[in-house]
Amino acid sequence: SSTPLKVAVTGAAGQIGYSLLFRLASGALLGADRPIELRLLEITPALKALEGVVMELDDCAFPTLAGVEIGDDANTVFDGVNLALLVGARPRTKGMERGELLSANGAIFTAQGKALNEVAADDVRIGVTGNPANTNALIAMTNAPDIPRERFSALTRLDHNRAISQLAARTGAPVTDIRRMTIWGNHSATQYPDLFHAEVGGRNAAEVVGDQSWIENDFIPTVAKRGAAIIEARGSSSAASAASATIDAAHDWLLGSADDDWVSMAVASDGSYGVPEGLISSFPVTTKDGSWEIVQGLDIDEFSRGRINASVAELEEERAAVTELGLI
Ligand code: NAX
Repeated sequence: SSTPLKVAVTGAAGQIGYSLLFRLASGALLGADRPIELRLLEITPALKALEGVVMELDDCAFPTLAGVEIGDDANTVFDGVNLALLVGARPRTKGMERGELLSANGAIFTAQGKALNEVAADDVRIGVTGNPANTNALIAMTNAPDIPRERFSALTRLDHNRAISQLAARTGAPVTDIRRMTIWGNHSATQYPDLFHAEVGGRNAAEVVGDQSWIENDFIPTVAKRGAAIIEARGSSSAASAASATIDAAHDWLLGSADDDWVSMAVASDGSYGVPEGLISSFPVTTKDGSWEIVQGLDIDEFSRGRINASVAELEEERAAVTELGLI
């Protein structure tokens, strides 16, 4: 169809935005044949910087970019959007308590959830990148009662891609040979990247690696702490890779995951794999035509069970904290 897809991006003047907008506008999401219209939300003090970014978008003369609107009012910017990428969030600043972080972000995601509920298109899909992503998605979802809850997801695709890349480096296989990677749980240091169901060239990844100690002491912590390693090396947090993963996740959600493969998405649990109902937790999912389904029937051994439970326990604590704060 040549009707432009209306894509909202929040935090559009931020680091991730600076990479994300240009890739969206150049056709990375839906290809060169489907125009998109960008709806960019920022806080008032960042609007001037955002105007500069829009000047640069103009200067690219992207054939697929049908229009750009910016603003600081969610009800205006989200009007009629088909896809909302919620990237903007309140970062944790020095000395900030966890409760303060949760309430600062709670204010953002309650308001944005309500605005989406009011004005987004009926087919809207909402991907949350801003941290704490899972719990921010839970807050937005709970504050948008008229939007089906399967339309909300939080980003664990960056972790998924990091895990693929680490496994490829270890085994010498190209990334295209790696399938069925899974990130379970929270987008945080407790996340569990699972090699026991992943495959390298059709063979079980854990068997190909053949080294439980590498999995436990190298692979899992490298993937889970990659964000911190990037900050340490680059002096700022992952941005281009986070933008790339945000696009991968939205692309696969809208257009479908590959046959014989799955992707990781944090979605509202239906109780699968013992994850309490309603928690936004990362699972292996297949996607098709804008829907997702949790992959069923995987055997979870004791090691994986322990890791999944630990990450899910953290999500339950976050849910209890935002419930206590009256955000959900
Ligand atoms: P920046 O601080 O560069 O940009 C965030 C932008 O959001 C700022 O321009 C700010 O003005 C804007 N903003 C704040 N409140 C807003 C509101 N109420 N409405 C609209 N815009 C608002 O951060 P950046 O590096 O771009 O990261 C954005 C978020 O992504 C952070 O929360 C970050 O922690 C998170 N990340 C999530 C990742 C993931 O895999 N899920 C990985 C990368 C990244 O760390």
